[in-house]
Amino acid sequence: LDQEARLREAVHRGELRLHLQPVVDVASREVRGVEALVRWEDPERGLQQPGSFIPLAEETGLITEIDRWVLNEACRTMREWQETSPATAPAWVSVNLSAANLEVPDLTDRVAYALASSGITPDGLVLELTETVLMRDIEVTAGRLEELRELGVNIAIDDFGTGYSSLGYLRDIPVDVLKVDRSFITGLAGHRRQQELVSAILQLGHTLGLKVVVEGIETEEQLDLLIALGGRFAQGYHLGRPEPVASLRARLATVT
Ligand code: G
Ligand code: G
Ligand code: MN
Ligand code: NA
Repeated sequence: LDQEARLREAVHRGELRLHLQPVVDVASREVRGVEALVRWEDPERGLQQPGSFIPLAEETGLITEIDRWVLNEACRTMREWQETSPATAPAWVSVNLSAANLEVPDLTDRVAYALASSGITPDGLVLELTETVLMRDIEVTAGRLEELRELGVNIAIDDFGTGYSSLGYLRDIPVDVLKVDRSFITGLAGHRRQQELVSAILQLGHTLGLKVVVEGIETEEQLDLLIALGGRFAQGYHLGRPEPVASLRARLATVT
């Protein structure tokens, strides 16, 4: 079988795996949310990172089936976690949606199904779309997102600050969360201008009443700087790598 056929089979054969990366409240260092990141347990090549199969999935349209699997699995996982260990269960899970999902006519039904079948509350689910995707056709996108938001779920702009966007879309598109791209954090230490830029983005988001998650925190120094600049939520290898659900749960259970 070629790679496409094998990837198609992977979804049905149960070869996809859910990994979670923590999103931390920088003041308390507590895990408040998690981002769902998919892996493929390829029987021939072992555990595959998304970089090695998401591009093919996007080219072939398989991505909407993968994203649907991740959506359901993430909701189911959170519900089970909340029921069995409410003290350590994160408040929200975010899932990545590639562009093609916005062309799926029953996307809203798919999300409604994931909520209803898992039983999680809608405000515990965040849908991440990249800035570039959101900018494509603002009117169509805004309509789609309004429908989703009527379910009570939250919308995040992923890779914020990297698209060729004007800020005008923040007026037209209903969003709840900004995820500041990790390129803003690289070289933060010692670069005054970079720090001022991050500070300005944080202020912009907070003024608009949005939650701002800064990605790519890899060192304690970057975390300290982020706190000094007014950051509230952070994600990055320094705070936790993406890992299987069971290992994250075990880790959080021993901390508290
Ligand atoms: O985990 P890693 O850094 O290798 O992820 C690489 C890219 O794959 C990231 O841009 C991430 O957003 C994307 N990705 C990871 N999981 C999913 C998923 O479930 N759906 C989609 N559409 N993209 C994902
Ligand atoms: O595009 P998106 O923001 O969804 O991509 C998330 C990807 O970023 C994941 O694949 C994750 O593995 C990766 N990632 C998460 N934290 C860090 C980090 O601190 N440094 C780097 N280089 N990558 C990270
Ligand atoms: Mn993301
Ligand atoms: Na991002």
